[in-house]
Amino acid sequence: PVWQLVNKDYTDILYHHTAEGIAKITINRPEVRNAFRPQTVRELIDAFHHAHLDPEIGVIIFTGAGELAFCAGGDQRIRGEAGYRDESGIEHLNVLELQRQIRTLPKPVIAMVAGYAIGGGHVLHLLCDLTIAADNARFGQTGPKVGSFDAGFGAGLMARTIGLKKAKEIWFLCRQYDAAEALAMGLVNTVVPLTELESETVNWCRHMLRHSPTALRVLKAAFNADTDGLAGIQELAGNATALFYTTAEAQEGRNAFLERRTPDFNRFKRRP
Ligand code: 1HA
Repeated sequence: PVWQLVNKDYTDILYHHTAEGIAKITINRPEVRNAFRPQTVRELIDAFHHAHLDPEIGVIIFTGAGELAFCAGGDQRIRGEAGYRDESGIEHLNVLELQRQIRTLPKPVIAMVAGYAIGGGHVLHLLCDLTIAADNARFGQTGPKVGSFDAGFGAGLMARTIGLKKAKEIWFLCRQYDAAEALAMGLVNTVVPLTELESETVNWCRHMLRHSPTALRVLKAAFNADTDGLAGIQELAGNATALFYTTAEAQEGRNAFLERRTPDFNRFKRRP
């Protein structure tokens, strides 16, 4: 594909897109295995927001620069007493906001993983809808080793994805797992040779781009609905409202209000 670089103001990430409707968001800090700082996360949130709102974009690839890492989690050099320090000294855990954004934005997000997906970087691939791993990929959590934990999606969504026993093993032992082991436990969708990582990921994107965007959108929300309680139902229900707004029945209500008359819903049938 022909990748066009979009926003040149980012320092920590790259945002590309293609004419066919694929966005690619890349953490660009390869010197620290693509570990993130608050600025990185802020830029990622901005880029995902951009891809969310762009009507030309149908699917989003999330990846890390280079072949050594997808992401190595929070940048431990700027970890303070209550989070990760930004340039003004404020300490953040703003990656939690990014996690929710990836989970709820109504387009498929594919993690494209070469090398390490570790710690908070592992949780980010977990949050993506699909993961394509290169054969050099390595997965794992480090929290209990480095004095951290993700007791939110990091624990709960992992248990849902691969089962409780395996999730507890990953968190309690802090081992690393290769791509074949990750595939066997259902942590990734497929494993491909490193040289084919991007072409195969793009193939999966093109496949989804041929499908109904509304169907994909409602299905993504459906997979969150039962776990996310009222917020999950809200997400699913928002789709019902959006679809309802496209109907003559809903528009009769709006039109009657604007025309200062009583709405006439009689012509709309009560379907079984
Ligand atoms: O748990 C959370 C959160 C929980 C709740 C809410 C928010 C959270 C936010 C974040 C996190 C976390 O992410 S905690 C977990 C933090 N990450 C880690 O513990 C992983 C640390 N890194 C490693 O274990 C290894 O570097 C590696 C397995 C990814 C790669 O090993 P490798 O290939 O042997 O390379 P290495 O020499 O270790 O690293 C290359 C360079 O990258 C080193 O710098 P250099 O010596 O060249 O100056 C290394 O220090 C740097 N680097 C790697 N990872 C990080 C890092 N620097 C800062 N932070 C890192 N995470």
